[in-house]
Amino acid sequence: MEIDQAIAQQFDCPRQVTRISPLGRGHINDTFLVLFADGPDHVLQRINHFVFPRPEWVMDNIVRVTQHLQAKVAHLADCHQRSLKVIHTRMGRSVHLDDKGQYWRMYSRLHPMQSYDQLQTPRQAYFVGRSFGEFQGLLADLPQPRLHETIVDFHHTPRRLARLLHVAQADPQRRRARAQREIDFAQKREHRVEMLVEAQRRGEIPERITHNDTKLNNLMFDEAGNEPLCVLDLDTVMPGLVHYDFGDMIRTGCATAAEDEEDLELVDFDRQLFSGICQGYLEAGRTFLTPREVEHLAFSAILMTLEVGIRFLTDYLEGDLYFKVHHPEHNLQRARSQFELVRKLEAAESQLHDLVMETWTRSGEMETVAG
Ligand code: GN1
Ligand code: MG
Repeated sequence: MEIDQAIAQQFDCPRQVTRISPLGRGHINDTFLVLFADGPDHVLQRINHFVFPRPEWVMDNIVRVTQHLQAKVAHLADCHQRSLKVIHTRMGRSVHLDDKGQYWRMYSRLHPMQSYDQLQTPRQAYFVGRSFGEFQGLLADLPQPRLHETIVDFHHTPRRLARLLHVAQADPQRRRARAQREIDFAQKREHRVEMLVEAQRRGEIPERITHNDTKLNNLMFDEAGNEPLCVLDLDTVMPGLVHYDFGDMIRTGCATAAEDEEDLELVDFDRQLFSGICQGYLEAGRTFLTPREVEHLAFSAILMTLEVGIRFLTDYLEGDLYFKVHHPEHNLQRARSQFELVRKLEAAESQLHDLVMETWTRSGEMETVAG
């Protein structure tokens, strides 16, 4: 895709663009690295306006969240590496609407770092859990007003399932026959999809500010790849449940195969990585998590994996309107791989639950000793 340099020049950044090249592996927005002759590199993104119907809401949230985070880490020597920084337009806006109706934003570029699609060591897993836990902790005191819901019902799993069944019924692309087994797989789990939203409705678990897209590659590690420094992709930071973040962290951080792995025999999760994420997350969450929240964490890994599988499958049936795909069966392949991971997680559910509860108890005992 050719990008007009004039877009970059709308923003309050150096003026002489030397190169614009594609960057990143996200499924939603288009990201570009912009190099300048007269200053540091920047990152330009086209916000997917179909996915985010109110880009200005997305940016309102992100400006508030990044400013809050920057203030919290200002005392650290590497504070500029620890949070995204929004570059406003020369008119002082956080988003630029071009004459084709496309929405753009700019960030200053972080120093070289790296991200992963799969983790290698339990130590890394520990840091992943801790980073997203700290992220939730840092945003716990974000001043009012409530953040915008940039995508309504984003993690309302019962509504995601209802939509899948509705689309399957209508079958607009005549793809249903290819996906019947997967549709049945999701439908069989109808009784479980309400667990979290119901617990929230009963007041057992609280609304918090959560990231809502804690896919492993949304976390940037230092150059050596040991410790994470910065959380990216803040488009869906909004009111949510901590489970949405924990579940997606497990889904992507413990997986032994790619999200779209074709060979289902390779799809599983790694228990040591699970344990690492769990330890890091509960350690960071000690200051704010309630026991009731902790009780649902193991289940949330199953639910979030099921939910994204349902979303891939729905998109397949609708003709790939939402997620970027590389071939016509890609979304179906993703759904299959995610449902296989659901099977593996379900088979281990009670052990995973015990592991979470033991880790929680242990982190409490350690705190008592230390305190
Ligand atoms: C999308 O933007 P990216 O690639 O980090 C999606 C997530 C899914 C993920 C699956 C706004 O995340 O919800 O879990 O793909 N983001 C949005 O890979 O829908
Ligand atoms: Mg995203």
